[in-house]
Amino acid sequence: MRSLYESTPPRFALVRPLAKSFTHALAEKPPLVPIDMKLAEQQHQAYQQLLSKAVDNLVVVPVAHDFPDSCFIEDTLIVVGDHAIITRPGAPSRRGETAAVEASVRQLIADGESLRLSRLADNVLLDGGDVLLFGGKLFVGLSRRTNSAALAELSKLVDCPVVGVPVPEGLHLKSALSAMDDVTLVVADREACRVMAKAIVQSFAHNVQTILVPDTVAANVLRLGKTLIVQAGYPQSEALIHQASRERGLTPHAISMSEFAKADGALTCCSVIIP
Ligand code: CIR
Repeated sequence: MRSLYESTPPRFALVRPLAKSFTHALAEKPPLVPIDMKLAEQQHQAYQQLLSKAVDNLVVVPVAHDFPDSCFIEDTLIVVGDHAIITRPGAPSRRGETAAVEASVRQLIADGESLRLSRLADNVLLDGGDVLLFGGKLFVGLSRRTNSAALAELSKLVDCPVVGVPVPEGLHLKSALSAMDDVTLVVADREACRVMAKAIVQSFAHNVQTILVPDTVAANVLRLGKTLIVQAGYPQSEALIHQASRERGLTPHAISMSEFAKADGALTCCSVIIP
């Protein structure tokens, strides 16, 4: 099974353009400075351009102006190897986002891509932001958006071990940490985030390295082939991640997604990667 952490570019990245209603996206706290829609558009364009260079094919799912959060496509689809699983987002206002994403995956299958598609049972709640494929295991954050039925259901659907990780703080598991490769985690240097990382690290017999960063939003990095996309604007965290990337033969590339962070999004949330 191809991994997310290969040095060759992934086959596909799925993205979804910003809805006109994006300023009404869900947010744990209203931002101190409101979302600047023009800047958000520019940042999303830059993100798409970067992805289009770092992956073989960029798939743009049609925009959905009625769904303010629909650019956060990561929450609607997870991909484990060749298995594409449509989620059931935890926020009721986001459930309707999955239909067009499913249609895009069906089109890829119709075009001959080796993928198979599953949906989840009605009792499951799962946001893709809670799913981290790392070290051959699928870690699932048990957050306000993802329930334990998701764990049971995913265990039936995928071949690798599925491990639940309580998320005591923040929106998703990947709001607290993310992976640089199969043995390195980038973790926000906060008590709750260190505890989540410990649950992951302790599930392995081998050594897992953790890069602790002072800025929570910077703990979410996006690995694409030899490139590591990093959140710009957090110099201390950036320096630590840049150094760790270079030590691992990766090329860091910093971009700012400040307007998305105002709606609790980071780098991984604006795409779904198909390795
Ligand atoms: C939400 O609350 O659902 C969105 N405003 C943010 C989702 C971010 N998703 C992600 O990080 N995977």
